[in-house]
Amino acid sequence: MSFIQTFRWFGPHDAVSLQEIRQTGATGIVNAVHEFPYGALWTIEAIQERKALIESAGLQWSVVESVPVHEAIKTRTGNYQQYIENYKQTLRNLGKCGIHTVCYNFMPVLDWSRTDLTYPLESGVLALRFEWKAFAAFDIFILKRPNAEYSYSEVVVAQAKKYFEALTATQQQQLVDNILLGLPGSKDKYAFTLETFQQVLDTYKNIDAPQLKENLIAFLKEVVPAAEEAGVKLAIHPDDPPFSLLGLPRVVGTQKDLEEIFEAVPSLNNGLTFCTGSLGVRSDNDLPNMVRHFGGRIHFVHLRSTQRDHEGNFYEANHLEGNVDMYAVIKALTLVQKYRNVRLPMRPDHGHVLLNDHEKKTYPGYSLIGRLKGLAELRGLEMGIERGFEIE
Ligand code: DNO
Repeated sequence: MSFIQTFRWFGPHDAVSLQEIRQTGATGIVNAVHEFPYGALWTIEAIQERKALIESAGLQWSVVESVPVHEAIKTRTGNYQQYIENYKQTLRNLGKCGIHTVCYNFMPVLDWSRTDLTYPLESGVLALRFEWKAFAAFDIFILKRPNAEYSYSEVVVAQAKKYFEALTATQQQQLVDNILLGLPGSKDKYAFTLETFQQVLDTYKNIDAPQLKENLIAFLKEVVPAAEEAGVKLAIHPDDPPFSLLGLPRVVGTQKDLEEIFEAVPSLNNGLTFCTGSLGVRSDNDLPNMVRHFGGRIHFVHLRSTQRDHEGNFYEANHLEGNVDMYAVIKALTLVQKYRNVRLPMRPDHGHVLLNDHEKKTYPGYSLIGRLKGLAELRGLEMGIERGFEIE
């Protein structure tokens, strides 16, 4: 049983076209109806229209990434009950339209975070990077979050100060944009200014990690029965990066976190997006082992690798290099698919900006050639592993 090879596409305005994606050899598309604001109900008409567009290019809509979870659901305040009802109905509508896998995340306020979107590697390609001193510089000296300095070690605070003082006004603005606006997921959510951003952070004043996890479980208790009824598998995406940022709790980063989430709501429709790039940032996550452990619940796979340094900074490495043992992960996933008799949708997650990728204005991480290279390498590795099993 081989992966269903998929590619993320952001919709008709994406600079990468469906026709180009078809040439990568991917057969599946990962998409969301991004036009719906967070919390809104996705109508059958809109889903069908998008599905028809994807199919007209000879591709299948394999996975929704994401049906975003409104902030009110995460904090259980305001209109959250209405948003949960909308979420349930969206799942039913997706099920009716034949789309059965839904990725989502439960990260407070921001989706994924990086500090540098054009970090040059030795070969000249550009990668995404997360650097503590830059993040702390934003938090302490630009946002000026109250007590922010206590979230970092003294060494990082000192490095951040030096780093901040050397930034030009343009570089400062670039850092703000990278953190607040730059990435798909966080980008369309709010048009944050530094002031409104701090206000949203304040809504988490009384929400610590145990409370956020409780809110996640309460959400799952409500939506998982609707997912079962709709034949939809929910696949939570791990936090990226998998640790607390800006004093906000993050609760989907470790094996223990995932165990708690699945034990609380045991239905197999309560599943996981196995994202090697996110989980792999923590050296205490043993990825092949986690694949075996959560095998029955993995409904979607993101494959990418990161390279950490001794200070906990990381950049996105080539798909088959860096800290992720991609061979061992794909081997474990191959066995999971074999025993479950399923084909899991997999996408090469992110790619470098390489060759003439810079000519297209794509979302950070979502270049065409960079991802094509990742997909090509991953499919070769998968085939080698599968054929190896035949020989054994
Ligand atoms: C980044 C993505 C995330 C992801 C969401 C899932 O490239 O992996 O934006 O789509 O966190 O909800």
